[in-house]
Amino acid sequence: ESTGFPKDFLWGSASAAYQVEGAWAEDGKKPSVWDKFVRIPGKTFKATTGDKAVDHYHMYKEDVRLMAEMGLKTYRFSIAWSRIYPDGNGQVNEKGLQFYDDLINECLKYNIVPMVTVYHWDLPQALEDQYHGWEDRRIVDDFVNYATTLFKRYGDRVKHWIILNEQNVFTGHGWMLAKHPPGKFKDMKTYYQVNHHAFMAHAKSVLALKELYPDALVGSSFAYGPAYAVSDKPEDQMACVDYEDLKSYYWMDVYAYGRYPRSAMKYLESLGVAPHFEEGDAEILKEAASKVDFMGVNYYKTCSIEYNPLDGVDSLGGENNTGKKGTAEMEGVPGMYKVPANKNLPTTDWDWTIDPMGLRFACRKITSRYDLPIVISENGLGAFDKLEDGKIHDSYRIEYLRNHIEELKKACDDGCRILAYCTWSYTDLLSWLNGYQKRYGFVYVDRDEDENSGTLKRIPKDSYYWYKKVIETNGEE
Ligand code: BGP
Repeated sequence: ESTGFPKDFLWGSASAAYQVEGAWAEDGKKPSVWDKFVRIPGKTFKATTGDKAVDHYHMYKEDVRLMAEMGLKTYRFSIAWSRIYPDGNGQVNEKGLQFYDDLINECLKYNIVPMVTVYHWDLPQALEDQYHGWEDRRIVDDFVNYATTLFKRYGDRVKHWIILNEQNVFTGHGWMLAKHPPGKFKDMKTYYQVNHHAFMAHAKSVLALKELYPDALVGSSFAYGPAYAVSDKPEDQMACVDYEDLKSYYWMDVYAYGRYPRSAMKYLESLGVAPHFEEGDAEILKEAASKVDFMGVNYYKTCSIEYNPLDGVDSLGGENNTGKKGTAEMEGVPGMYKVPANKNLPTTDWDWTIDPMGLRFACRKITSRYDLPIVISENGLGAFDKLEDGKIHDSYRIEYLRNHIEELKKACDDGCRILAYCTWSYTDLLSWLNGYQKRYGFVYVDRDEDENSGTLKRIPKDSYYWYKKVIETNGEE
């Protein structure tokens, strides 16, 4: 019998500071690495600045009011580190703290649960200048200092905390693919060291929070792309195991168990790129893992894995950032795996598979491996939305979300403990590498790539009214 979604289920939607706030140099805020990165000329992808974004910094009251009218139960947003500590450390900026006080209080006024992401990629540029940011071990203390400032200030009103957003993405894009700051390419050794620093920052923040607020709920959010072996050939199945250890469990095991997958570590040692541990690190990771309350999951797509011979595909691959279907490059590690397109699934214009059952699959995998509650902190469809007679008829988005919610319900019936479902995104916002052509929101925002374009007017899309019904019926719509 179907039990469906729990009664107190958190129907939500998400955003991130850099992608919505704008006000990039206001009220004491100093630049983040993204403010600088988007200004470097000659990049191969679209990089509109977040200078103005959708001006959530000034329009948050209107945005939250629309959330309230929709009946939203939780709003997931991130805090911009460089508003709180403009130099990354040292002097705290009261005006920055005040902004998030106001935003949190505005949410609470309408009984919307604030779900706070501590770090969604916008590192203060000052720390990059001081010591190369994540590459230096000093980042751990500065991060924990920043996080603790947030816990102390907001912990009386914020119960749900996501420490890091998609550590795998910001490190992979930053040190392997050169698509995020600091824009390094195939710097594998640094990539794994940076990840170790991020794990330590996560772990120490979890411990700091639990010390202050034992009842808080905490985890980090992982961009999970579950893997299917392309066939029942043992070598394809083995390739899939390799892929999962290196591309999924490498992060999730550390959050949930406090240790790296043994086989991945052996492999990194053989390449001479295994991370350096300081004394006590292993214990801290273990202790923090025992206190994590949920696995945060950003789910967009699955991937197919096939054995890749030694003379096979040698590429980091990558999504297309143009919206031209079928142009993404295939990823492959010679002698290990490659990631061909899945012929059984449709894709978005950016070549992401559309796989609702993959969401149930993800929840089941996590539940059987970790037995942790799950927060779906992102899921959604990026599309070219068209304004027609002042309206957005995004039936494709409704269909996408409806199918995913149906599968999530089955995951609940299967016994997975799902706490929340946050769509990406609430309003339209800046896509890091795709500007405003790739939209995700329930609420359309009138602007395009040009910083001075549009009125920034908010227009609820068809999906906005549909999600309102989903919430009203607790997912039965
Ligand atoms: C996730 C990020 C979000 C958001 C989303 C959509 O990786 O956490 O910040 O950007 O993906 O990605 P994109 O805008 O590239 O389509």
